[in-house]
Amino acid sequence: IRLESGPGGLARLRVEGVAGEAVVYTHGAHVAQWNPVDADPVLWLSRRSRFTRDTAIRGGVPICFPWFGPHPGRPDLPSHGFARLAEWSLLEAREVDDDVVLAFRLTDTEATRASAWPHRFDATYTVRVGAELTLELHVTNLDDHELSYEEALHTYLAVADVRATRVTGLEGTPYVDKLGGPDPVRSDEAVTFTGETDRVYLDTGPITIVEDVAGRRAVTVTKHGSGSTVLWNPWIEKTAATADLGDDDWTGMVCVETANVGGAEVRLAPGASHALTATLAVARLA
Ligand code: TA6
Repeated sequence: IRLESGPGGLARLRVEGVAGEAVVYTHGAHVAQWNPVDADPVLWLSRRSRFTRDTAIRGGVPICFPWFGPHPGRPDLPSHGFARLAEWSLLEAREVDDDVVLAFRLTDTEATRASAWPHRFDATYTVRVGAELTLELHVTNLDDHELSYEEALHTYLAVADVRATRVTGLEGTPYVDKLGGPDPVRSDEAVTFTGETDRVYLDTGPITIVEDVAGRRAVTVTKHGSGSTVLWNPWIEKTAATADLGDDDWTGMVCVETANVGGAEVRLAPGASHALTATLAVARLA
């Protein structure tokens, strides 16, 4: 485990464990890379990502918190909340069996309460790096009244070609198509990608599998404490309109986001906590 200075002077931890390798920035507590030892990168990271304190890293696992997408009433506030733009403090970095566990903390400050979100909270984010990657976002309400928030682990998965990728585990689950109308729709088929895709699946089960057929591997996302799953691929035009995406980048990635968004926000009584957990595992396709 090495603490080093990454691009843009951003501090990052480089983990070279017995079972897995990762790069995690304190900016956003952002997992930018992970792979089991001797395996290809599982997370996608844009070659055009900016590494500056006022933007989110493009790729890896941005943490969306405490809101998802544009702020409902304040377009001046950052998309997907402030957590992915904040400097998280490192609580610990230690070896546990063959894995490495990193823990980060983010709390409210006078600035977050004054400008963005008038609540007191404590968030810890635990990253367990090994043959699997386990991410846990644990939030406690430190206010004396109820707190509600949205959250997503906006995971960019690397695929050989999104046009030869299938997502299973969401069949029959209602979803809101953010490119369509507000009413939920559903399909009994596995998801395949033929155009821009931006969907919020509601009441999702714990397991989603991304079959990267061209890359001959499958990534399984197993989750707890999550009521929704977001699927996203920007396709051609949105990629062209996004400065930190390269022209063909849409072919090599798909976002499968472990979330509580879109009516599934978390509500916490004073003093209560909630944990959102996602575990990624990779296997060769038969
Ligand atoms: O998760 C899907 C989404 O909310 C899309 O609507 C899309 O715009 C994407 O996230 C990326 O958002 P960002 O703020 O990182 O550019």
